[in-house]
Amino acid sequence: MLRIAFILTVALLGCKKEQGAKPPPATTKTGTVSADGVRTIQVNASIDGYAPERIPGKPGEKLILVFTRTSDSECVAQLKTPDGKLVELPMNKPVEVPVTVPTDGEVKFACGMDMLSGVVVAEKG
Ligand SMILES: [Cu+2]
Repeated sequence: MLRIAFILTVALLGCKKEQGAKPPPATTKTGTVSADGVRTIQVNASIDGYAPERIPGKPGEKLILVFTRTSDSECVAQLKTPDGKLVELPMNKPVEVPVTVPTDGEVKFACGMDMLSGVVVAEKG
C-alpha cells in the first residue's frame, strides 16, 4: 500500500514538472567539463521531447550526453543516437551516449520512431 502511494506521488510530481517552465536553452558552456576536456550534459527525455533539444558545442568537441527518460512512454523508451545506434532508455536510469560535435552543421538524435528529436550543433567562435 505504501508502495502504491509512493508511485502515485512520483507520478503526480512528474506531471507538475512537465507543466513547468522550460529550462533556458543550452550553450557551449552547459554541463560539466572533466579533466580530459570531455563535457557532460544532462538531457531529459520525455513525451514533451528532449530538454535541451538543441546542444551547441565547439567543432570536434567530445561530449557525453546523459539521457534520462522521465515519461512512462514507448515513444522515448528508445533513442536513436547520431551514429544510428538504437539505445534503450530505461525509466529514470541515466544512459551515457558519447557524441562528437561535427566540424560543421549538426547531427541529430531522435526517439526510436523518429517523432521527437534533438540536435548537436557546431558553433564556431
Ligand atoms: Cu517516438
